[in-house]
Amino acid sequence: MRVAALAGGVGGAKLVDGLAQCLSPDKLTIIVNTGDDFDHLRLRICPDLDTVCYTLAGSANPETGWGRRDESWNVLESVSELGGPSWFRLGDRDLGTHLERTRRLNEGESLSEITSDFCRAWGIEFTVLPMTDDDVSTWVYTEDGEITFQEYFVHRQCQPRVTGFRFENAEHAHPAPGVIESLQNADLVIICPSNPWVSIDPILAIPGVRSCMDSLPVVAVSPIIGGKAVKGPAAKMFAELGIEPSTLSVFHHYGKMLGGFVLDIIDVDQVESIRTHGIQTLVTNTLMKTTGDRQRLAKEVLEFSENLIN
Ligand code: FO1
Repeated sequence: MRVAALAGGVGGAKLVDGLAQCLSPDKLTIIVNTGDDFDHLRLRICPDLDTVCYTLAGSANPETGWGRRDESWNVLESVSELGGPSWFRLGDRDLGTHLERTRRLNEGESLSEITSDFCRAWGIEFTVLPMTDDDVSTWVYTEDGEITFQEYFVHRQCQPRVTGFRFENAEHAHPAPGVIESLQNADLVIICPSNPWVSIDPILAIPGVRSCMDSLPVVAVSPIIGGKAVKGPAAKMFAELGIEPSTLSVFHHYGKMLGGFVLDIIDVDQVESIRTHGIQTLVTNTLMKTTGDRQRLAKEVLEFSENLIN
């Protein structure tokens, strides 16, 4: 079974890691959100791409899920001492990634070429693709005005009330090389348990992506469990947008695109409503606390999805 997985940051990366334990490298392509990318200290930072890659390489920070394990913070401390911006925590080892990526981008290389080389250097055999090589930035409309995603997420700690989102330049962006091909060649698309609003929607906003998915079985794994997001502001966003934060709302968010939906046992009471839409469901433990959980959930999702493939 050839799988294309759509992923954002930490939650998505965990399922991707599980899928990588179940599928061979020629059977899994990961398409990653780059709407969170931004320039900071004159460096190009690609948080979700790095989170997915570090996780697959086994070098992710186990406490945060983002950044690298065994990290030190000497550069950040020096910047802070001099009064520079230290709200976005870039570790010393992580900085090497941003320095080298920025150097190569400035030489005119594309993000997808650079990512592919970084993956090789980190021993990742799976294909990890940025959704686009073009600059697409997620902006968050809030009651305090419009702010960039990292300003909202990290600097303002998701405090401002959200009223909407915008993916700047998405309509003019081109899918990165390999994105459309991997979707066209896939037997199945898995939407990882990432934030639907700011991790998956930017990928779907890239021209050509959504239409590829019309002809494919698409299975989404809910990032909302028992009305709460496992990590991050997804539940808060649903509530502030006037939508009940629930796994059912995640299901409705993706709507007709879905052929299957995976939800947690705790939300079993919502299964009937989903099934009335003619959608198959897998009810299981979707919380991924250990690496074993990642593999178990991935295996269950793949077995469930086999029934959806003709
Ligand atoms: N998230 C935080 O909450 N605080 C940080 O200081 C922070 C730094 C950071 C550095 C590199 C990186 O790749 C990711 C980092 N993240 C941080 C996570 C990141 O901003 C978000 O998780 C994603 O953009 C959302 O998926």
